[in-house]
Amino acid sequence: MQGKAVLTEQQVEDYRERGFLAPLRIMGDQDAAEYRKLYEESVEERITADSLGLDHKAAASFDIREFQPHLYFPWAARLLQNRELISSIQQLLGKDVLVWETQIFAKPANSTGFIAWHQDLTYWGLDLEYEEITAWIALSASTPESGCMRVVPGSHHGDIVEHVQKDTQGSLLSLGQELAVSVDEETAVDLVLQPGEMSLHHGKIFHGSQGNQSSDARIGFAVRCIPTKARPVEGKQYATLLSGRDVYRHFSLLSPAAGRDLSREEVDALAIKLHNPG
Ligand SMILES: O=C(O)CCC(=O)C(=O)O
Repeated sequence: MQGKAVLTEQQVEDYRERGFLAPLRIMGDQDAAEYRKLYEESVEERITADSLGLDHKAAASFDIREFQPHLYFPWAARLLQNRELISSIQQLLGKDVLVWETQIFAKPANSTGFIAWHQDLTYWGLDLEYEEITAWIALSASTPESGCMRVVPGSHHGDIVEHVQKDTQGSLLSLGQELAVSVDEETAVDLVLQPGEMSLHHGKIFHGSQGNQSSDARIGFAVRCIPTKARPVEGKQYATLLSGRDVYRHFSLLSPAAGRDLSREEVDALAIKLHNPG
C-alpha cells in the first residue's frame, strides 16, 4: 500500500523540473542525534577495505561498512523504515521501490576531502531508462561551511555527459570520477540541511561538494532508490526492498540487518560478497 503523501503537488512538480528537493524534515533533532551517536559508535573501530584485500580507491579513509550500512547495522536498517522517507520516494517512483545502495558520506571537522562534480548514474551499471533518486539524510549540519552538497538545477534533463577518472588528492568518490565538462558554479544551489532533514536528488543531476571548514563533522546518510522494474545493464547486482513488492527480481535481494550487530567474520564475508557480486 502506498504511504500517506508527504510531498505537496508543488514539491513533486519542483522535483521533476529542477531535479532536487531540500530541505525536507523527516525526524526530530533527538532522533537525528541518536542516529549520529549510533553511527559514530559503529565505526569507532574501523574496518578498512585494505584490511580485507578489497580494491577500493577512495575507501582507505573509510570504514568498509560505510558502504551499504543498512546491511551491517540494525540502526541503519531502522532508518530505512522512516515513514517520511518512504512516502516521499513512493510519491516520485511509485509504490514498489528498491534501495540499490546506502552510503555514509562523512567529512571530519576541518578536512579537505571533497566530492567533484559528477552525475550518479554514470558508473552504476543501471539501465538509464529508469529513474534513480538519492535521499541524503543529514545527521549533522550540512552547510556551505561544512561542505554541503551543491546541485545544478535542471541538469538532470540532459544525458549522462562525459566523465574522467582522476587521481586528485582528497577526492572522496570511489573512482575519482568527475565531469569532463565545466560547470557554471554561479548556477549551483547549496542544499543546506539541519540534522534530521533530507534532500532528494535525481541520478542525472550535476552535483558535488567542497571540503569541511567547520569545527564539526559533516555526516550524511545517502539512500539510493530505484523502482523495482529498474534493471542492471549487465552482471549481478544486489538491492534491498524498501517498499511494496518486487515481482521483477532483476536484482538479487538482500535483507537489511536485523536485531543484532554482525560478528567480525560475518562482516568480512558480507563485505567480500558485496564487492564480488559475480
Ligand atoms: O556527500 C556529498 O557531499 C555528496 C554525496 C553524493 O555525491 C551523493 O549522494 O550522490
